[in-house]
Amino acid sequence: MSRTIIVSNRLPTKILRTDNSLTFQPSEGGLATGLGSIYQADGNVWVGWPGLFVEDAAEEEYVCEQLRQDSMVPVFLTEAEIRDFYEGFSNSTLWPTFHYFTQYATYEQAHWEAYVAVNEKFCRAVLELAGPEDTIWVHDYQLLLLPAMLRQARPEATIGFFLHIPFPSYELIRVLPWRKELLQGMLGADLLGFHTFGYMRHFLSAVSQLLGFSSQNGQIETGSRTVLVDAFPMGIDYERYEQAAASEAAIRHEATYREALREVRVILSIDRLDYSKGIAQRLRAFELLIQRYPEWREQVSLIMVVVPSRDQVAQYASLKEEIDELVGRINAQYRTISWTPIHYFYRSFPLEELASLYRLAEVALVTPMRDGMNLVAKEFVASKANQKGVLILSERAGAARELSDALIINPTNTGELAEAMHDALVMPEEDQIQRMGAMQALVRQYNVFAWTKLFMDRLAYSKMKQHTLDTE
Ligand code: GDG
Repeated sequence: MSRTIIVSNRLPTKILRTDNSLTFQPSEGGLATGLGSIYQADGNVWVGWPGLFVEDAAEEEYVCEQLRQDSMVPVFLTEAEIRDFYEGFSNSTLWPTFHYFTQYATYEQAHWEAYVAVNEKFCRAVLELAGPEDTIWVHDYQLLLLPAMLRQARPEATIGFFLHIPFPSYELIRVLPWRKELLQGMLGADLLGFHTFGYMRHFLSAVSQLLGFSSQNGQIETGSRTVLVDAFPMGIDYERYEQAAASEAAIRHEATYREALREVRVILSIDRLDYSKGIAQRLRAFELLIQRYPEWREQVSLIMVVVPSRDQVAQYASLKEEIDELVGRINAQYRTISWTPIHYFYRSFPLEELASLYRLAEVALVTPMRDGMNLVAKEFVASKANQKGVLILSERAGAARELSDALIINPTNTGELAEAMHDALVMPEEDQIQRMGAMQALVRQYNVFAWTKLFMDRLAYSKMKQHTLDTE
């Protein structure tokens, strides 16, 4: 039987050590929530790190067994690997470079070596599992070298790769000392997927300028193989968010929040802690809104959820401090006994509570500096059963290519952002319903299942084409 083996840095389950026991919890983040709904079908398997440093062989075996029951295979990483491969090369070299924050990028040979070694470790784990008929689907920037490693071991394998973050302009890629190796690593796949045509064009340009491989209609000729490249904007499990928002639990939570907030209207912001998400700029824009339009004071609050993330990386720790200070200063300056301008939560919420926040908010502020796609924007849309609500969306989120009925803004333009918040708060209901209805139709249709099917069908097609060429 042919299966799909999904490979990503993190498994969709994370294991936490509390006192003497281990707890298994769903992981946050777009990839986990997006693919979490589909990987258990048809005997598929997910390979990745479970977020735990195992203490001994007995514990390793226990974790393997527990995960196996949920179709997951762990790759265990050491603390040094997490430091150099994950916090180092992945999150201090690739992440800032691919999000246009080169000022934060470091270029450490030791981090690169750890990156190669961990990609090799993943390669061994996949090769142990994969049969000749299986399809291997590799995900994201932590595993850019894996497609070529797998290709070398299994020249006939069917390998897909999807990048969840932006692929930046050639001018940023050329800065990386290991730029050729990274591109060659990706080109081991039969099909390379990106969220947008823009990212795909940047990739084709980098491959042409750095490796000299030309392409036509998204087909790259490497000399020995043809690699297909295409855009697949990722969707969400629409019904899951629609149902979560309609659940009794979400309605109950919303009623509790509403009672506490009384008549105050809500603008919502939800992100992982990350400098790419534009959180500090958003806070400044909210402050500008209540400066320019004092009539919104005591009438509107910002509910801001920041989910802890990568706090071992220096920039994340200092961003956290910046946000704490900004929220503290704005609240101290504008709050009254009965009104808090910003309700700030530095933690994650269970899905029903998240859904109740999507219900509660009239306006969602999704204003990243750069974001591969941004699933929060789509989840907000799916949660609005009565179609009332306004999405404010950064032009630099992949989602902006599809959700053109949002209020599209430039996130560095604080004035424009403050005006967009004002416009959203005064937007007539018919206008809201028309925009939301159009976005819902799109997000419902191009959901995560359609996304997976499109990618897998295209992968099968690219393989078939390759076979035809080989036998000609
Ligand atoms: C990467 C790319 C791309 C957030 N807070 C809570 C919570 N979340 C969930 C959201 C959403 C996910 O986390 C975040 O996804 P995003 O897409 O917004 O962002 P990244 O994590 O940066 O994801 C991104 C994505 O991959 C997919 O390709 O869109 O551009 O950067 O699903 O709902 N979930 C719960 N509680 C929270 O407090 N339960």
